[in-house]
Amino acid sequence: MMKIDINKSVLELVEGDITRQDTDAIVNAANTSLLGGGGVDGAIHSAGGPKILEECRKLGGCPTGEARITTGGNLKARYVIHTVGPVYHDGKQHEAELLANAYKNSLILASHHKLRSVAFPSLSTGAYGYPMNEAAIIALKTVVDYVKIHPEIHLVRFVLFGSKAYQTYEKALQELIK
Ligand code: AR6
Repeated sequence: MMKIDINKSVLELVEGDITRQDTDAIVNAANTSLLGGGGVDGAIHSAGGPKILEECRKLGGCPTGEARITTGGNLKARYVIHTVGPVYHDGKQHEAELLANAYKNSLILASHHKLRSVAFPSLSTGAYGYPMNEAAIIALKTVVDYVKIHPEIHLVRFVLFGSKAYQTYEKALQELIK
């Protein structure tokens, strides 16, 4: 576990399962249909129950880099913020900008809904193939920049799946703050 203060907020890195977090919202690594899938998306819908999918159906999809919100169904988290990271091709298809947008738009939505704590998975680094190290730098920088000027977000937690992912984020955060 790594924990740092950024102005009035806290940024945490933990190894674990996004579906088990007790933050106000957890973020889903969704696709543009918002109708479910594998990985984080599959785990959230299976742990949260059918109510989340029912709400997602009414949203009519979500473009890459944007975010939408539903309630949390049976999850501990009261809300799920569904965002769509980019599919990684060669790094020259605006992937970095789209990935940063996915984090930023998720946080903007959290602020608008007066949510104080948000847990993120490592967006785009599974089925979407984004190299973990590059993704970690973008994810952390985007979140740090946001909370610096948005103290209404008290806690952002990155929930990394497995020790390799955790270590990659830890190294990236140590670089970013030094
Ligand atoms: N908790 C935290 N992290 C997890 C969990 C979990 N329970 N399960 C996997 N990860 P992915 P993407 C990690 O594929 O790359 C879906 O089908 C995983 O190791 O979930 O954004 C959607 O419907 C990886 O590092 O999301 C989309 O079609 C990271 O979470 C597509 O996959 C993200 O992996 C989105 O792909």
